[in-house]
Amino acid sequence: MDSTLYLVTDSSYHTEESFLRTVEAALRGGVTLLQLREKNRSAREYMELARKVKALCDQYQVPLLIDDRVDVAAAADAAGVHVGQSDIPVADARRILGPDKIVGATAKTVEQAMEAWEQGADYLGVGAIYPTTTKVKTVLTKVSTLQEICKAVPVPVNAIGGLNADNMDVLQGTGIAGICVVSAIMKAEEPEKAARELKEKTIRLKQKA
Ligand code: TZP
Ligand code: MG
Repeated sequence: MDSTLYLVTDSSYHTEESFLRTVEAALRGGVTLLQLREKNRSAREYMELARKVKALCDQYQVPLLIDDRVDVAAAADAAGVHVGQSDIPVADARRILGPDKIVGATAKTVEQAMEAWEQGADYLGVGAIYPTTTKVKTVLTKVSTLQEICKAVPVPVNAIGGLNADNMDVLQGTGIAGICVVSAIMKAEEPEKAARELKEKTIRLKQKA
């Protein structure tokens, strides 16, 4: 699993056609991991979209993770699931999906990070680093906390929240494995170019650390 550039999707400001076009452009641009994140769809609709996105991810050999829903992840044969603090606990997601699937978790404190790792999380998403325009219930996480989490757990840690190519330098030296972005790609006029630039910057940032 390479979490250097982890795209979390948001279809709310796209038609399905433009959503899938944006996802494919992002994959062409070098996204290394992709999470389908749907908050307002029925399970049936989530599944239908998951199948379409999975076909694209398979084409580019990028693992697809499903936000929140372990059942949708299993039924769509996705690579795994991402769970937050109010979703199914990591240990249960792991028990349902088995040892070979990816289980990722959100953590905003060192305690939450330790707990998720102890329960078997494969990676952590930490943030929000900056205020975000994406619809989410979150609080800001200090860069110093992000750094402490990176030191505290042996699994890859990704920063998330309001990140773009112009403000990600604050992450240098924190020990992150990569960044998660929604708007920086999903709202980009040229998502392929945006993904390429974000990936290059993240690789450089990790090298300097
Ligand atoms: N969790 C913390 S911030 C966030 C999530 C899902 C949204 C990030 O979106 P954006 O557009 O990259 O700020
Ligand atoms: Mg969730």
